Amino acid sequence: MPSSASSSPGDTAAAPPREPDLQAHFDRTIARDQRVEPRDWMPEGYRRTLIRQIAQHAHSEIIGMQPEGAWITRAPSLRRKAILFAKVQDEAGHGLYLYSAAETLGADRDDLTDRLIEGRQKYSSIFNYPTPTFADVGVIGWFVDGAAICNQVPLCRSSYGPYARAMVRVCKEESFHQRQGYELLRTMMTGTQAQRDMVQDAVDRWWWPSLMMFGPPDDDSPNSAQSMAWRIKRHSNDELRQKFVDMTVPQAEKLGVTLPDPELKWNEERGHHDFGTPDFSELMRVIKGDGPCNAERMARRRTAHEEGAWVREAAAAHAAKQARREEKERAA
Ligand code: FAQ
Repeated sequence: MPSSASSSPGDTAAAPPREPDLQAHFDRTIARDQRVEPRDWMPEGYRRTLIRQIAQHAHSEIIGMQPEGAWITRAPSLRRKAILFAKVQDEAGHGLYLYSAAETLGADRDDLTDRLIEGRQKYSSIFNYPTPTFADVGVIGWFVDGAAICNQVPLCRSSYGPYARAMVRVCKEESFHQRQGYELLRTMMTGTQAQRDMVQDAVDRWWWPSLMMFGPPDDDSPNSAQSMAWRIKRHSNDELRQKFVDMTVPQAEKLGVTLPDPELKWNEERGHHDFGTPDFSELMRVIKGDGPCNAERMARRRTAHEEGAWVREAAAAHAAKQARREEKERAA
């Protein structure tokens, strides 16, 4: 594991370090594949990019609780209900680690939440699609968590320490989530014809939106080049999309479902699958708020925030009371 850039020129120099020296130290840290830590100097652009990506990621985890959460009360058995409950709770935990990582960069969690609620920050497009059947729960686990793993395993080596470390635990849990989705679908595929049809229908609806999750194609990705130079991102959007397709095709064969892409085929020369182009104009529409469930997801998030106000107030009052008590004990 790369070691941290533990000392910055600012730690030892008697005179305040000059910006070119700080920049040179930061550049060396990145070039040596070491970690940047919260107290290290970093360029403002690096800080802003991280806050943007980590906040969007955190918002995605929190909004991402909704599509599957809708099935907790309707899961077909106690076992499925317990599994789904645990999974949705894990997503809340991921959101919390990520908001904490953003806070180490100076972001304020309340402000980030306001930005989401006011539509000034994004969350993943994938969570704006509906979940009309229980097979959707399985396909989200298989595709969406599968895509999240492809995207997030490289983020465990991201240059920013707190983000990279948060990703280690998140990826372990996503891996479990993906398996539970696949196991659910395998069970359904050994059931009735109606269940098999339900799985195929969910696969047909989620395949293209899952490919869109990786973002616009590399040529239209304004942030990729700089994020990769800073080693925040380790692979481009298209590279990760390809990895996901290559990983998923054999799983689909084993499961006995058809991926809805007539252009999908193995390319011996490239050593990868060729596949069709997702409708990126749909991705842009969904990102801008015009997806099937954007309004519903945001309305639910706003309501949850308003209804949770008393919990935040009670927690703050409790913390203040405890601080006063500790202060009194110290003074005694
Ligand atoms: N949806 O220049 P790029 C999960 C935006 S968590 C919405 O390529 P970048 C767990 C992008 O922000 C899923 N917006 O941007 C789970 C940028 O806008 P901005 C979330 C998108 O940052 C599973 C603009 O388009 N994962 O699934 C999307 O270099 C199951 C231009 O794009 C993460 O957030 C999109 N799909 O690359 C939970 C992973 N794609 O900010 C519940 C971390 C792009 O300039 C159930 N993030 N945009 O206004 C990343 O790896 C990157 O941020 C990308 C985008 C790859 C998402």
